[in-house]
Amino acid sequence: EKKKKLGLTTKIFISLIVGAIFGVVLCYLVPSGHIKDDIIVEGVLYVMGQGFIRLMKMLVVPLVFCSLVCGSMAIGDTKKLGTVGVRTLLFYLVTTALAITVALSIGNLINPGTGLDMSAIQSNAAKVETMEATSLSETLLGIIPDNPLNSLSSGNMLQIIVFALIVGVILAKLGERTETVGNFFSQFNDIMMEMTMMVMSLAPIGVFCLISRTFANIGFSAFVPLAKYMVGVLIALAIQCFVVYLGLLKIFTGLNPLKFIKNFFPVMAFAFSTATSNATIPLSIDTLAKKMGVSKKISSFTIPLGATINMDGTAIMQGVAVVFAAQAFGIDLTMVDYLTVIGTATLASIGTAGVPSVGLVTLTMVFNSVGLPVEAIGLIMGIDRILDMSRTAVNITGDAVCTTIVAHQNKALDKEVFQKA
Ligand code: DAS
Repeated sequence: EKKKKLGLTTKIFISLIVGAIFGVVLCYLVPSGHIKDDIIVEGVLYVMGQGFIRLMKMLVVPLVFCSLVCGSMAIGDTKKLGTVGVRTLLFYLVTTALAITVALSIGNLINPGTGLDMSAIQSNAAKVETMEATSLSETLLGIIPDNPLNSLSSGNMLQIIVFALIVGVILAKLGERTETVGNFFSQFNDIMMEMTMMVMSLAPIGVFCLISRTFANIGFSAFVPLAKYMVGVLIALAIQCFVVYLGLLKIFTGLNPLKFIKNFFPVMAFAFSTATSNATIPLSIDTLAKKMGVSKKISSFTIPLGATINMDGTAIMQGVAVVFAAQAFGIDLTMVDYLTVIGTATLASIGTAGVPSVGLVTLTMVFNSVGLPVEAIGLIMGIDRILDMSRTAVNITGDAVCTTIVAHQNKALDKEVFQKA
């Protein structure tokens, strides 16, 4: 099983490299004209790449709903769910706000957007669905599912999470009276995990098409500013992952951080390859149990929850993107603007489901909150794929570190397993 998973990761990495080379070939060796744009790049590559992403999005609602119902059902009584829930939520929100602060600081150190000539890359501007920023009170009210079926059909992740938690807790409370329904959700969860693996087996093809199209479009014209933007995001992601997370792990559990990263690396590689936190849920829960000694009673709740509400990597991309766009458009941001960005990006990351490129959609919400032109998102769209992969690996690492800390605090961490792994 492990070999098959690593095999998939290797195949995806290879498709990433080959796709990039193929894209550059298309961009520079094939004379520009309809062959590059209409048939190959915007035809075959676009349809197959987006088709793969749609398959992944198909998984999100049933997978998250079932995994959360089973997770909260497994944790059992509300007191324990409460303790675990409060600690988990607190950790997730604090690290997300920390992540954005790191991102804004790095952004202002590297200044990726200075000297960028907007007209030079207008061709890359693409229409991105916009999301209106909501006030804190509306966001809090919006979490309550006033029509659960509508929440499920519209894919309102926060309302789905709340409804799933309530259903799971009640199933645990009613016990045998609702055993059939409990079994139904467990079996449906198995179906969704299997379906996830099936869709992921198509990842090498999907990644090849997405990356080739990216490199066929990007050209070398805006490479320097976009390269600085990429470097800024990657540095901030590295700080979050190797300084913030490993520091917290050492402080709260005493575990050896380097050994943790070594044990968890296959999961990070899988998340990097698929750029999908949700698809990584099964592998993350399994690895935490087998290599870290984390009880599934905790991880089956905190990992799916984290995959949806804890997106520190995404928040980092959004922080750096704000600085990049403000500089590219010559807009001076005030401290109040930065605080607004921290608040909005934290809320945006809560509502972001763990599927590819969804961080771009919520980025519109962050840009709106400080009056940045949404067109700027088109600038970074072409190279977002690689950053999406990197930030997804950070997203799920944050979920795993929190889960390990909360498990330790709830005496659900068997350190023996960690030492032997
Ligand atoms: N790819 C998303 C995830 O799965 C994050 C994002 O789009 O920013 O975590």
